[in-house]
Amino acid sequence: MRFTVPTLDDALLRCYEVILSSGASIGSTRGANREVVGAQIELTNPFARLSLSESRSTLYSCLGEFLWYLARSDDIGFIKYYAPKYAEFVDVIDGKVPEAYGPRLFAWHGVDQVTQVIELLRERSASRQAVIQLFDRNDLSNGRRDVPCTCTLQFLLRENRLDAITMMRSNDAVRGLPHDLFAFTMLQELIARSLGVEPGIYRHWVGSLHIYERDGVIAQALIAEGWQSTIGTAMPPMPEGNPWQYIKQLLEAEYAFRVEGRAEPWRSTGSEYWDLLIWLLECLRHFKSKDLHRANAAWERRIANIFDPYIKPRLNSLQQAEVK
Ligand code: 5HM
Repeated sequence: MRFTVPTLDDALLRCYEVILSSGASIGSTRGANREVVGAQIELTNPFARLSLSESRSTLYSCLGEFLWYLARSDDIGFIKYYAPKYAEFVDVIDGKVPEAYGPRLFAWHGVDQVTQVIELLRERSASRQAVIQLFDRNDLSNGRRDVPCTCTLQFLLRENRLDAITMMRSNDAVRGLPHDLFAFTMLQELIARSLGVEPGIYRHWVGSLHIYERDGVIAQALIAEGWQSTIGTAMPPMPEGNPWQYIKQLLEAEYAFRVEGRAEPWRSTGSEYWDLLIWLLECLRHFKSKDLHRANAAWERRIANIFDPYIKPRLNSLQQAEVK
């Protein structure tokens, strides 16, 4: 299976149609599934990384997982705040996820692989060596059930754009794929901005792309929702310039809302883009504490409407709960 599409929703729709109609039935320890071997997804607009579909509305679990990576964290409590069922899918030892990607990306055996790739491409822009490794040979012999599904991430600076190629040994098209596309296109954009260029094409290559039988209904629901509008699904581009000072502020705000239970708005970073992400974290804080007053106030202060399809339904259900 190989196709080129502009948005995540287009990619999901194509994958689900092909896997459900012609995927091979496979039994696995994690459950019976339908599988396509050798899938190549080419996303021409890596900003269009969010699904507008009601059934795949995963904004907070996607954003939370990406922040978990950026924070170099392997703490299960961190990711559970954004994806409450995460612990059901991974091994947890003493509150930690041994296969977590954050430490592997940024601090693996003392190597910050993201910085290494940025520095390499700054020195040799045409390099074919800008590779980040996530799968490790020891993952097969350590006796644990979980083995990272992402093998490598490669970045190629071509025609002043940063292309990315992700190689996955295995990908769950319903639960894993939307999250992986979100995180890796965000990383592509972060690295592109660090190099002062635009992100180019995002390519996602998968050994086994599958849908578990238990998730068939979710995939069918997306197909039934039909063609997704491509308007409004794209995130705004990250502002030009070094993003890392803003990442630091974003992670400080994340900690304040999640761990310290901050209920007040965060100070402005001076950038509308980063303020918007922090505003999302503030909204989640109010949704979690069922604080309708503060959620309404945050809604009134919103600086862009791009995330309305994800925030408005949550606000509505909080308002309805209040009425009852
Ligand atoms: O048997 P296997 O190790 O491939 O099972 C892992 C399951 O988690 C698979 O369904 C895989 O596709 C999914 N997965 C994913 O889709 C796991 C990770 C974590 O590495 C991921 N995407 N990033």
